[in-house]
Amino acid sequence: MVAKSKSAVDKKFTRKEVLADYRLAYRSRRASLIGRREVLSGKAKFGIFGDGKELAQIAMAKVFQKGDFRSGYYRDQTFMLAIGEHTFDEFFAQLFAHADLAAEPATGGRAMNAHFATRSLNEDGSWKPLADLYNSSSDISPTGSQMPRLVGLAFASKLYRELKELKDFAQFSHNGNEVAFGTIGNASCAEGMFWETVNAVGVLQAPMVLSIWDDGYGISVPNEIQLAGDLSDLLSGFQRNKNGIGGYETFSVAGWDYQALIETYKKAATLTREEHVPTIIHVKELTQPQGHSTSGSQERYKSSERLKWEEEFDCLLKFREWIRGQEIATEAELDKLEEEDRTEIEAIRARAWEAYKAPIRKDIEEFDDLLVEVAGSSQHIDALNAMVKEMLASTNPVRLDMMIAYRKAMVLLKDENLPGKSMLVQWKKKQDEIGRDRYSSDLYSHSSESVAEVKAKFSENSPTLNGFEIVNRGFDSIFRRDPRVIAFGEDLGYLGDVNQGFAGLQEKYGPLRVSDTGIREVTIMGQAIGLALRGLRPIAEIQYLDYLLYALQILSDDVATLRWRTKGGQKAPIIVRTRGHRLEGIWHSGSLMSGALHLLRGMLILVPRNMLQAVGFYNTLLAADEPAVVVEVLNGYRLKEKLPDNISEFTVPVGVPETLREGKDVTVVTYGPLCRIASEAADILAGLGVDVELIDVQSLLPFDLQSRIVESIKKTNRILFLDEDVPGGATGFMMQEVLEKQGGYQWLDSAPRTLSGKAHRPAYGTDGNYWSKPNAEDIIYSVYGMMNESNPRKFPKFY
Ligand SMILES: Cc1ncc(C[n+]2csc(CCOP(=O)(O)OP(=O)(O)O)c2C)c(N)n1
Ligand SMILES: [Mg+2]
Repeated sequence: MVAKSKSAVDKKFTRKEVLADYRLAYRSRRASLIGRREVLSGKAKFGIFGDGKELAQIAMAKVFQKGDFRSGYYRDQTFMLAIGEHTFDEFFAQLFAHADLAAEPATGGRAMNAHFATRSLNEDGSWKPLADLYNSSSDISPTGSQMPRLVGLAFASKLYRELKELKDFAQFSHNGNEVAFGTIGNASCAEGMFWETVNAVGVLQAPMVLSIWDDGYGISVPNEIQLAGDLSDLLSGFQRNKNGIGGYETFSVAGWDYQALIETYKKAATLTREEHVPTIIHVKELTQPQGHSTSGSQERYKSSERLKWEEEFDCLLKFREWIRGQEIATEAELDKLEEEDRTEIEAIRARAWEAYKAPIRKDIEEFDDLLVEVAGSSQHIDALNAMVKEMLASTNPVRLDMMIAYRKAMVLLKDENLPGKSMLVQWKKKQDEIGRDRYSSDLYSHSSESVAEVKAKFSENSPTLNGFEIVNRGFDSIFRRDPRVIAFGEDLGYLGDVNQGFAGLQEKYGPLRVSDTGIREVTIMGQAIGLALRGLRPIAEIQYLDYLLYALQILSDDVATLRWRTKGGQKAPIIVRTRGHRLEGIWHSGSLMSGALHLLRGMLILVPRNMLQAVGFYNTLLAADEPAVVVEVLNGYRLKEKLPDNISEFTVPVGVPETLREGKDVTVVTYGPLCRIASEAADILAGLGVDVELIDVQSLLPFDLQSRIVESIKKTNRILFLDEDVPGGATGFMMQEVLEKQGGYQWLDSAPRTLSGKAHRPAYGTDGNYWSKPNAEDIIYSVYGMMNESNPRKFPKFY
């Protein structure tokens, strides 16, 4: 559909509204211009702005309602200002990196400018009534990464509308009327995530209005190199078919045409909201007056013709012409308004700069007073006073200056026993505490750590079942008791997952709560993220651990950073369920745990050794609010386990290792499927006179919160870290935790050892696996080798 302006002003436009829109667009533009200036003059480090995209965003804001969600990117300042969820003071505070939530509520100064977010959580971490608020998910920089979560943000409305068991959740939805508004730049549409998301939402028929801001470029690279054609043409295949089944209603409109933009957004949003038909609005002919960001100048890559066109088609200029043409205001009236707005934005900038600087100055002055006091009795008085003078002279002071000065001063004062030194040390301690709160708080909520442990109870009647039946019973009880839980993944719905953990549950709980998805790991994660942002509790499946690689980027960039990057303002407590470590071959038996461990700080990584422990972890996670990856043991589904009598209540605590076997000679620390293999090895080692203490860490993140493993080393004085990851992978991680953090090195009589998989992927077949991964014999030889080193007479070499 191509929208065209009508020749006369639609009666719906009042003079008041039009002028208010013009003024907002103009102010937003002024803020962009001033923002760039602030960066170039050294007051801010980097700036990226929404100039050129103002009108389209004002149109989008007109149809954005309470309960709706935005998932967009760094160009959206005008939209955020228009819905009142961003102010000009906040705009400048973020530019200056003002590290105070009161001034910069989106990220508390943690993210660079133009990373918008509303706060979904109260200070105590509980949900606000999202259905009655304007919501924006928190922006991230990687291009296209705002897309996956739109799948869930939109799909949540469908669930809230169609599932009667969710009718009581009015805090999150009013009958699923909420729309997910996505925004993306033209060039970012070259990302795989864009197409994966468009396809997924088209399949799900979930209410998303997706806007593409097309300014013809991605930094310096024009559309011809980004895309195989005009985006509207490329997307035309997604247009709903004639019977109105599937796909999208698609629109294209010029980004400088105020009236057409408003009409288009009204049409699209009404259709999407009322009928849950997703829509795409390709906003063309947008400009980027100041170029991409403060990092470069557009004259280097845009032709003079293009630059001239951009001047002529600047949406502000066109809007002004339209206002004049419609005789809504005269040139002189508009000039006067502009002048007022220029003055106002400049004043706000000055106010925001002062607000940013004042507390820093105060901190520095306090520190300087302390230093001057100490300097008075020091032989280094001149050097110390010079440091103070230098700090006070700085025009753009930062706290870093005083921290560096403190450290330099302590080096100077190291040989002097002055009473004032302890004051300085106290001061530094306080600064570190404040710094931790400013920049390091809220990586985790730690809520799962305080879930009370309820042990599994067994009785004479407890049946013995296959592992898959244990998880299946676990999920059944979870679905029965918690309507917020929604599960999906490849082959998870109709088939009940490839190992039958969900067998029969789709039939029981319906195809919305237990569903199949396309093969689309990134947007399976996105589906989970969006649902979790809207108060639901998704269990999203990655079919095999090896395919977690596809999901790692979005988990790392979006989920793992979410709570931290909003300083506790948002959360997405998703549960990623996967299975792995052992099957056969390169892509079905990998154990990429260190990849997950290092990229997913901010999530929990749980590695249950059997299905009972897995269910216990699911119960714990659902009683808390932290995102987690749970890796079930692939070859455990057919092993027999006892079904506990309290399957719906029992919990397994996170961060608490379990000692599976007590011993006094060597501590073996492992997890997952190797628990069983190490236990077999320990039996054989017992026959050789070696007494193994076997510890299952169960939970890699968090890791052994009570330092239990070091207690074992105190007894055995020897330790082996064992797993199927690459050398130096998760074994290296565990070693650092135990030897460095827990201080385990002090108790060692033998060199610590690791035993891991090979550096390559596991080869196929029984033999391939044997030569690729640690096996019982490797464990026996390694542990026995430690004993041989310490007492060769008692434990002679095998050969
Ligand atoms: C994954 C990733 N690759 C590269 C970048 C660097 N980068 C930031 S913005 C941008 C261009 C985006 O262009 P477009 O989507 O058209 O948005 P526009 O800035 O033009 O509004 C690039 C390449 C990034 N942020 N993320
Ligand atoms: Mg662009």
